[in-house]
Amino acid sequence: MEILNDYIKSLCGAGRCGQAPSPEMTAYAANLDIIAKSYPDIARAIIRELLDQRSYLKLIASENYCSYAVQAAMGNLLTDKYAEGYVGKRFYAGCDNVDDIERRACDEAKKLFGAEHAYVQPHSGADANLVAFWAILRHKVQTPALERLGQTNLLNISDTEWGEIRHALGNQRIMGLDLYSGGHLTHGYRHNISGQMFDVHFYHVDKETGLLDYDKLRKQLLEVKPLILLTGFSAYSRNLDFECLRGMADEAGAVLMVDMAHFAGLVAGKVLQSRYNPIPYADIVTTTTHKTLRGPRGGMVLCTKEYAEYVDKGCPHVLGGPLPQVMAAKAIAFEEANRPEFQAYAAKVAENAKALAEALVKRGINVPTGGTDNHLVLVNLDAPGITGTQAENAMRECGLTLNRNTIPGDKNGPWITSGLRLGTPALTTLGMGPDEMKEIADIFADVLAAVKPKLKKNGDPTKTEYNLNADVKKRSLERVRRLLDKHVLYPELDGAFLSKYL
Ligand code: DSN
Repeated sequence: MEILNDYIKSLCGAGRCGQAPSPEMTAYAANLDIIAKSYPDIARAIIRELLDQRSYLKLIASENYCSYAVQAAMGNLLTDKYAEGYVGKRFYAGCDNVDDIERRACDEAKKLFGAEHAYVQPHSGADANLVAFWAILRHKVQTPALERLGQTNLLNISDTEWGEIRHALGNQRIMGLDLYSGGHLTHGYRHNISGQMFDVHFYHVDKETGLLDYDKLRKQLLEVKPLILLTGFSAYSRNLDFECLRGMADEAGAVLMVDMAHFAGLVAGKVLQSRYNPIPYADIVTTTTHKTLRGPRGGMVLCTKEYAEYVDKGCPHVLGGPLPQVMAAKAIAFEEANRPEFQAYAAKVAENAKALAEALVKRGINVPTGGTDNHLVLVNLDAPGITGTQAENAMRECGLTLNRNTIPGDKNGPWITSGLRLGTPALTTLGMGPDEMKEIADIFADVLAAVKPKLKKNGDPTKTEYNLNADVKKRSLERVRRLLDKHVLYPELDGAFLSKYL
């Protein structure tokens, strides 16, 4: 807040101050004028968010900055249309234009990823996973059970028969990467619906190396024999070998589901190819569209033809009405990601993450797995002796926005945590490169060394409060400011002009 307020005072330093308004600036101002007329507080929050993101280094691995075209597609009258169902098969009249938009988004997604089938309605990655889970359950459990009863329609079976099918649907085994190993909440965590609807068996990374042990995983898979082997992660910094995972899934008779939410942009941008690209190997792939993929906030399912009819029934099975404005934005983002410029961007995201991890290791920071193959870097905070919460807050005070994260065997649990996660997608979009990553690693290491936990009355360290060296903070803020002055977010938007909404 303090940083943002200082920044607001110096607004002429941001954007194209003094130049003629760009077309983007004119469009933004027109929209803000409409909002500000009756809702000045909302207009103010939008501008403050822009300025906040301009005044901090955004290192959150799951965030990015999308294009103006993506943003514009989301803010219009498409939001007024209901279109439950899917292309050509809707529960509402008047869906011709939504059909065109959804078809275009699906076609762009298939072209971009080389997938047999695409479903672009999920509102988030969690929704996409739910659609995928239920597509698998219906295809592999419900349909065969109905067939055994000589039926095709659930409404034609008795309550007892339905009870047996429901019991079977609710008792299937899944294997997912546990949260502390970098897996996602939706991969079977007990506080998520995925942990409540499946009999979950977690696999883990090695506590010492931080790496996935494929032999151990194969052994566990053959013992558990789950319906679904779910791979993918929120915080694992090495490549997954999907050829190997496909092989073991086949041996165990499991469906291979991949959640590529974090690395979809690296697949689209051809950084992850051959055995590291899940599309040719998985039965079902889910993703978000706003992380490395740099599109609107949302989700998507890609699958083989075998699962297409089940996936397409995501709405109304588990989803409410689709968001046509977001599907339009997805179509645009997928087309953008199919351009050579995006491939160059994706390569730089990975190159920057590598440079960041190497520079952190050089400064003595504990990076589990010793580095990264993708866009994210994990940091273990056991050695500096502070928690994820303390480090996250101290970093933010010093101009770095990033998030705390569990590490393998985390003794502080998923709220306080013992780690940090850093990512390069957003800063790479701003045009930063390896030199800036080295500078950021240096700032990060200086701040980390300057944070000490406050002590309780009995002398034990607290888990949330800390002392931060004031000189280090001042120096870090100056260094962050210098980096951001050279890499302005949405530079077409004139900071001085926008200050009228503040
Ligand atoms: N929130 C996303 C992330 O940060 O990884 C996943 O849900």
